[in-house]
Amino acid sequence: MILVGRYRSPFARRVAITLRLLGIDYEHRPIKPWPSNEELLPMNPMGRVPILILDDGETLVESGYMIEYLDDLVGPERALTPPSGPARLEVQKIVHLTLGTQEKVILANHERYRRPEGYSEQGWIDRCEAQAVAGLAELDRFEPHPWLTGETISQADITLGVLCDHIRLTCPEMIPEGRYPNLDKLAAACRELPAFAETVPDF
Ligand SMILES: N[C@@H](CCC(=O)N[C@@H](CS)C(=O)NCC(=O)O)C(=O)O
Repeated sequence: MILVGRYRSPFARRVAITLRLLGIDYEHRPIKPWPSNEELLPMNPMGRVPILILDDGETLVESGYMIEYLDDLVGPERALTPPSGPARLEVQKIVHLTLGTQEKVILANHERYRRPEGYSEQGWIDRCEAQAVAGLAELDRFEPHPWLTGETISQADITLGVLCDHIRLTCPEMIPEGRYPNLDKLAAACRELPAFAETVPDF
């Protein structure tokens, strides 16, 4: 398999970590979507990352779809999201709250750093940051024991661990040490894993 997208993309990184934890070899192509996405267009008409190219040439876009594909590939015993029932809903609850929070962090960063001088709207930045902070406070209610949904790591830990790193690397003031003790605990546990340590993005 080939994973297209730099680990700076939290969506590409969560797929990379999933591949590694599942023991699936992949070639990494760290192609960036900025400032031009021309190289990506033949693989994804939307020109964004991540993109997962399967061994038979099939191309997947959207990290959630890739993760579902990978879970299905390894089967329910090894899948990182339980196949059904309350256990699945619990993992999905954290994953989707995390993705919503991640989206707000990216929107705020985009408005603050990518707009031409004088074109950022402070009101929009404040709103996105307030929503991201509300998401983080809610996510901090889940206590890792040792992982968020039990004894073994799940997609909830991967996606939230990646979000914590992304915030620490792009807007650390949003996640000061000690404000979110459960997030600190989770991030520390994730950092111990080679799948996380070997995919730290280069900001
Ligand atoms: N929902 C998508 C989000 C993908 C996404 O937002 N990718 C960003 C990089 S983090 C991108 O390629 N942005 C460039 C663009 O949208 O033009 C997923 O989960 O894969």
